[in-house]
Amino acid sequence: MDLSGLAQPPSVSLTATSEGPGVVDLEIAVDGLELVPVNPPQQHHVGQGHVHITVDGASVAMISDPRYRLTGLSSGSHVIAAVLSSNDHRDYVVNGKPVAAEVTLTVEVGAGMVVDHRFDVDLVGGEVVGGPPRLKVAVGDLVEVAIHSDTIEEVHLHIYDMSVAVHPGSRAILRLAATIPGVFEAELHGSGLRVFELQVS
Ligand SMILES: [Cu+2]
Repeated sequence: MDLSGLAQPPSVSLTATSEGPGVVDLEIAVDGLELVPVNPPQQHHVGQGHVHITVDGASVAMISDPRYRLTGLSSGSHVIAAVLSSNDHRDYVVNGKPVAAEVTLTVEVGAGMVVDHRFDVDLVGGEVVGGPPRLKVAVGDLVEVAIHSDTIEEVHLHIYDMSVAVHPGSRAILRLAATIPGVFEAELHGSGLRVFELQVS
């Protein structure tokens, strides 16, 4: 979504603060763009949008609030970015560059903060390759689900109420602490297609 023609294009700044093992609090300040919640899905509207949070290039959250807490980060250096997105999840671009703010932060993680389960889900043409899997984890596990898609989609995990935008050519990650027992569906927002089930027991 090219905004190069605007006299005053929107801008964003980002502050990241370590708040404990694997936890980073973000403060995002946006100028010149009205932030609109991701749910329910909205059509593109000039002057509106939301913020995509990425960690090391992978999309981890979509937010319309100025604060966000990242959890479950691994030890080491991470590049965290806030990218302005249209309501329909396309990056806003000025002069060929996404409107984004980036910080690099070193995270220290103690024992017990490592990811317990990593899963991959592939979407081709809006369908799950091999059918939607059931991902089985234990209560208290840290879980990462990496989603690859050849179309622009939005994946929503119910009850945990997490959403992530998936784009062709990049990996999106849902990262969560499995604190609520039960079986939970993740769906595509557009079609309602089931992407996976998370079984926490
Ligand atoms: Cu989005």
